[in-house]
Amino acid sequence: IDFKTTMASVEFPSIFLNASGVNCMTVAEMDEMINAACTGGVVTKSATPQQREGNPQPRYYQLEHGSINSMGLPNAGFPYYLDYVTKEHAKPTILSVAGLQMSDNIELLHKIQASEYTGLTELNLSCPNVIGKPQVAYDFEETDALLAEIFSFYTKPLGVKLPPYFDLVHFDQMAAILNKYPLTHINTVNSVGNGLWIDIDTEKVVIKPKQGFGGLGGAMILPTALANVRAFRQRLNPSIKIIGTGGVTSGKDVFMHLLCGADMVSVGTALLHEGVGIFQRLTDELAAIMAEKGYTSIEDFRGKVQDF
Ligand code: RRO
Repeated sequence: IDFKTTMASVEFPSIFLNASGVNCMTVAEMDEMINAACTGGVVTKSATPQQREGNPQPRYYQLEHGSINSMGLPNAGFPYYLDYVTKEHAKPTILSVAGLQMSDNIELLHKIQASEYTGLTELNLSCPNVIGKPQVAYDFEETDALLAEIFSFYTKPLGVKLPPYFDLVHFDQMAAILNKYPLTHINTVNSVGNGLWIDIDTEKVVIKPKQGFGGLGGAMILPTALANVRAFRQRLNPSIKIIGTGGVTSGKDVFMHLLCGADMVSVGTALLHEGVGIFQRLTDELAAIMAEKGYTSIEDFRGKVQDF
């Protein structure tokens, strides 16, 4: 079975990517994603203009059915990641960027526009963990104004990383905004912001930043991720592709993301726990489901989830 896919004229050898933040902080980690079997390429850790240490440790905790994190945007700084993606690699790259404030986002995109990089960029509008900074994409007016300013000068391929939404009216409102702009893709969902977990022996929260509040990922968020992929596929222009992110631990989960309309699928928490070997396993499991159903191509079922 052929799992190649094309997004914004970029050809990916497989539908699988890392979720930004996992296995993509250093050149060694990004190279490992590129070189691993069955990966489509690599998404960088979201880059800020300057290098950052991130929030105090512990800032990641494994839960029974997922994870909670408040990393706080640790990254090697924009020049490091721009340098990486500008070099030739065996598979495509997606440069993820995240301003800590609106002027950062504009500045980062001006720098990409002026650079020789011609590949895909993804603007992270959904980091839940920077102290004192709300998730941009929960402010609809601000998101609209930001995209309007960006597309007044930006001409390279650009997508956005979105937080999960939980109300059908919010899907309508955000999709109407996104449809005004020539976006290559959306990546949905970022972690489910500001969950909380407690160790009952110590009666303490399990991560240090923000009094224990952090973004949830992993199996527990799969239904939320599927809902966001389907809701946006139903509402966005067909030219805006969808990277489905959230809750993928098996080929079944990948199959559900694709049924909801995902063009590519990325893996965060499960990749962190299992390593890059997970992409071969997911590929084999997806291929087995397709074979059993008599599907020979993803196009046979992509976006074709049926109502009850
Ligand atoms: O670094 C983080 O704390 C982080 C980011 Br930027 C993000 O977009 N999503 C997330 O779960 N953690």
